[in-house]
This record gives sequence, C-alpha cells and structure tokens, in this order.
Amino acid sequence: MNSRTFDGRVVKAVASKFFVDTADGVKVCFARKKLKADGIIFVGDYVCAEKDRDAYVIDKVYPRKNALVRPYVSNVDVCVIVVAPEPEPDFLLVDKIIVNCLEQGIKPVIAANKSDIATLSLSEYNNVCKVVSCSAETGAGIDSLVSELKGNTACFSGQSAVGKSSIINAVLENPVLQVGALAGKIKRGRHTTRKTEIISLGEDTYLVDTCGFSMLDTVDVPPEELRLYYDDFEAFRRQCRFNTCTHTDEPDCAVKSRVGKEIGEGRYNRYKLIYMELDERRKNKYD
Ligand SMILES: Nc1nc2c(ncn2[C@@H]2O[C@H](COP(=O)(O)OP(=O)(O)O)[C@@H](O)[C@H]2O)c(=O)[nH]1
Ligand SMILES: [Mg+2]
Ligand SMILES: [Zn+2]
Repeated sequence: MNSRTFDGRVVKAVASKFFVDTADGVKVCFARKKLKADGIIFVGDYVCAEKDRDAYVIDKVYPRKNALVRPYVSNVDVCVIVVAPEPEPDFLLVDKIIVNCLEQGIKPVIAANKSDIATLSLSEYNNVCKVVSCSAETGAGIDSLVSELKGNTACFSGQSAVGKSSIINAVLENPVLQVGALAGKIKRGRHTTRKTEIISLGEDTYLVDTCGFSMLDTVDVPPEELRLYYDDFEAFRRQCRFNTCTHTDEPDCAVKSRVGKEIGEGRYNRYKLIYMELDERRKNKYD
C-alpha cells in the first residue's frame, strides 16, 4: 500500500460515482473499468482506492461477507426485524426473515416496537434471537436497541407501518451514538427513505437506511435443511429417532414432543408451513 492508496467503504452510489467513507472523510470515487466488468460495486463494499491524477479511483473490492439484493447492500451484520401490536404481527414473515438472516450470516434482532400501545408476547423467540422492546414514539428501549447496533452494519425489515423509519430516526437522534466528533456528522435532519445509502455513525457503526428487503421475505433453502436455521430446535434434535429428522412426519421426533413446552406451538406450526412450501416448490421444479 503506497501513500496514494487508501481503504474505505462505499456508503452511497450515484450513477458512476461512489461515495467512499475513509479515515480521512468521504471521498467521491470512480471505478476502474475492469471492476465494472466484474460486476457492480455494492453500497457496503469495503474497497481499496487510489488517487489517479485528479480523480479518486476504486481499484479493488474486498471479499464480501454477504450481499442483499433489491436494494444491493453488502456486508450486513445485523437485521432488525420490527414488529408491533398494530398492524397485527405477521410471524410467518418474521420466521422467514430469521431463516434468511441466519443463512446469510446476519444476526437477527427483533424490535417489538410501539410498546407505548401494548406489549407483545414474544416468549416463543426466547431461544431464537435477541428481542428488544421499544417505542420510537417515547424513546423507551431505544438505548438497548442502539447497543445491539454498535460496531455493526444494520438493516431494518418488517411489515409496512410497524415503525421502521420511526426507529431509524429515533436511533439517529440517540445521544449514545452522538459522541465527540461524530455529533457533527449526524446532524442531517430527519431521516426519510430515499436512495440506497448506508449512514456512517462512526465507531464502525452503519445503518442501512433503506427499509425492507424483499429477498429476506422469501426462503430459498432445501426443505431438509430448514431445520438447521432453528436454534430453538437444536437442544432436542439429537434425541430424534432419525438423525435426518425434519421434525415433520417422522416417528419419535423429540422436537415435536417439546411443542407447547420449550418450543412454541405457533413457531412449530409455521416451521411446518415453511417446510411444506419449500417441499411443494421443489416438487413443482422437477415435475
Ligand atoms: N404509538 C406509536 N406509534 C408509532 C411508533 N413508531 C411508529 N409509530 C407510528 O406508526 C406509523 C408507521 O410508522 P413508520 O415509521 O412510517 O413505519 P414503516 O412503514 O415501518 O417505516 C406512523 O404513523 C408512526 O407515527 C411507536 O413506537 N408508537
Ligand atoms: Mg418506512
Ligand atoms: Zn425430529
């Protein structure tokens, strides 16, 4: 690495320009032709760039940990799945998003928003993922959510009107993240969803400000692998009669025997629904 090259992270892309967050501020870069030929540079990519005459040019994209599409964002660590008492929660969607997160190496965190209206009962998720109760309206629980985001790149998903944009705004206004030199950077008015962009909050914390990733709504794994994404089944799996048990129709299934006890009935029924959907889809593919 010579003095003209530097590392950074693409935080925004507009036409052929890439906004790269570096130790030395945000630099507007172009990309080498060979990189464009290899594929698009994603928002979220870690890159190496250099000063070439009067322009900054991206030379190299570092390997991605993961990549989401529609919108294209890479290197996501945490996905906040927002639910609320109103609109009525769609837990099938929540479970599908969790499977996809785990498959992509993303940590799912459920934010039970609008706690000022009612408290959702989410005990089914105790052995599944972190659940944070919050209210974007009153600010309750936003500190706990912020501590889940610190040092991570986080995106938000969930049904329309659950409060994703409101939570992002509450997080951006949260004093915990606005320390020292960062405070100035974050003064950017209230957040509204627009172009794909990740917001650098400093200390390696980034928010993907685009809500909802349609790819996270659709599960696409082989049906017999679905069970691998259910951490709450894990403790019992080894006691199933068959080690290939899918926990659906097999006899002596230890997972099934724990339903209504450690495993929530709704959670298990939705598992079977997703399993059958995947099985059906595969049958259609080969018919
Ligand atoms: N009571 C209450 N309302 C909220 C809360 N968070 C968001 N809302 C309201 O819920 C509606 C949808 O919020 P929005 O952030 O646009 O949801 P999004 O579609 O998921 O981005 C708006 O009318 C918000 O004012 C909350 O914590 N409590
Ligand atoms: Mg929104
Ligand atoms: Zn089983």
